[in-house]
Amino acid sequence: MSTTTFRDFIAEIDRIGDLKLLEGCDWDLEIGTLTELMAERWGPALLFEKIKGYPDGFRVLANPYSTPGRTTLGLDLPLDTKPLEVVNQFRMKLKNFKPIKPIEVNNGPVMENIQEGDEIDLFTFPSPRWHESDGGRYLGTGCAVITKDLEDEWTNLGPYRVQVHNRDTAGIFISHYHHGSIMMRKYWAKGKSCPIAVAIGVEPRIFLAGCMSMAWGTSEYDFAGWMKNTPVEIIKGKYTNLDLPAHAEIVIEGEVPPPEQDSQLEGPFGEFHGYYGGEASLQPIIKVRRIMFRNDPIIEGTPPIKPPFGSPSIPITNSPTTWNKLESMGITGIKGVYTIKAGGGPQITVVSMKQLYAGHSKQVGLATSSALSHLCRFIVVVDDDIDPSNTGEVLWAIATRCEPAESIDLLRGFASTSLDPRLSPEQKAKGFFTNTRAIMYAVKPYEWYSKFPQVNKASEELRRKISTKWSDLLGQYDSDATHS
Ligand SMILES: Cc1cc2nc3c(=O)[nH]c(=O)nc-3n(C[C@H](O)[C@H](O)[C@H](O)COP(=O)(O)O)c2cc1C
Ligand SMILES: [Mn+2]
Repeated sequence: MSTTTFRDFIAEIDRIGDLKLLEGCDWDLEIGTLTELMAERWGPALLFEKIKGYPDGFRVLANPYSTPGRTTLGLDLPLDTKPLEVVNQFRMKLKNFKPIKPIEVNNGPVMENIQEGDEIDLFTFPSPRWHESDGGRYLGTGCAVITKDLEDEWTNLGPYRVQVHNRDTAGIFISHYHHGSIMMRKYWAKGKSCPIAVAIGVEPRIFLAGCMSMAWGTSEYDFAGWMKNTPVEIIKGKYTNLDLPAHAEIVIEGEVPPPEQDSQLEGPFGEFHGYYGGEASLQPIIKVRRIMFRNDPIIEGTPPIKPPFGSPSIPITNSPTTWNKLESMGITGIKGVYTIKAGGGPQITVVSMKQLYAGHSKQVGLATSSALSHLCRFIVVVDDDIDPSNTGEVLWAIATRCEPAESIDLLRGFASTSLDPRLSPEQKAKGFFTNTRAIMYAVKPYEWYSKFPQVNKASEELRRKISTKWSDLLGQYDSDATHS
């Protein structure tokens, strides 16, 4: 079934038996710790109700995308779709992308409650303090931050974290290579404040489109429209003229002044990679002009949790673009691309390929590196008998086909971030954030490919024959199933 609001999505999660209601929890660490403990068990999404110190109805829904199944549900794909097939289907959607622009409506559920002027109070919502050393409460984790480019007039969406500073001021942290940051800096260069909106609790297609690394100039709204072949309904922001999702749970409108005029200490925050990336630092602030929210609003909580847990599925949002970029370069033989969620970002990207000529795997390794703009540390090239989404198989390929002295290239000087846990204190002090990459060719050497030892696995024919005979014991035969 197709979902159109965050609430529809929650109902769908409930329908598949994957939702748990919890009452009486504290926004201060209790919600955050339960969210972490449940994610580590690949457990249900958690709907926190009757939160301590808050009116009934002001809720938090944590971990909506923390299992592959729920992410698949958010993409409207059959629940049993295999991980690489999910990536493949999504990349085809991306490849055939025809923008479907949002349509303006005059009203929407998000306008049920409006705060302006002195009424504005970000503490209206039970924003959790997620981790013990977090510098404050974060309303924005599962959010879409909306900005418009000053020159080209296109709208960007991206989840960037939003901290509650006081009643009408929030902090925002955006890494410098992200579109939201590039857009804001254009306003600041002209001494202007950047209009901004933060939508919290949006339907899956808006959130997941926001999580994608779409090309500069491509509005994630247009892709969200394309994902369901229906335009996203938006209302025009009264203070920002930005496009705001009409069905969001909460929308904040405001502006970000140039940081040299105003900024505040933000963080620290338990990051996507499983560490605290640094101390609290001066970051831009949002001066809030209006808050809109639905009756009984639900904060969407997707806080970072030490990998491989947490949300949402980095493989789904990163692998499709990389796969398509390789294909558009005209490289043949690519069987699949999968970003393993080991570091919470694209630190380890695996490409499976059929080697067709000497040097082919080298071309694929270097092309993959070119396709990845930031935060990558390892690219692993594997043969086409390896499913790149199967970590056990990938490690087996590294263990048995990669000879370190011959099969690893080191490349230097790629974009990293101030949050990178492996940058030395000296590098961080310089404010110059780059890292190296290793390309690991975990493939059978092409020069003696046919002499590479045979894999000691039963043939497809024998597996099928024995499995069919023993189906009571083994269940229905699945030629793709791997049990490593
Ligand atoms: C749940 C979630 C939270 C995120 N939080 C941040 C953040 O606080 N700051 C940031 O710079 N990127 C954050 N990211 C990463 C970017 O939002 C993501 O890479 C996105 O594709 C960037 O979009 P853009 O290319 O339009 O800038 C987060 C991603 C997710 C999925
Ligand atoms: Mn973008």
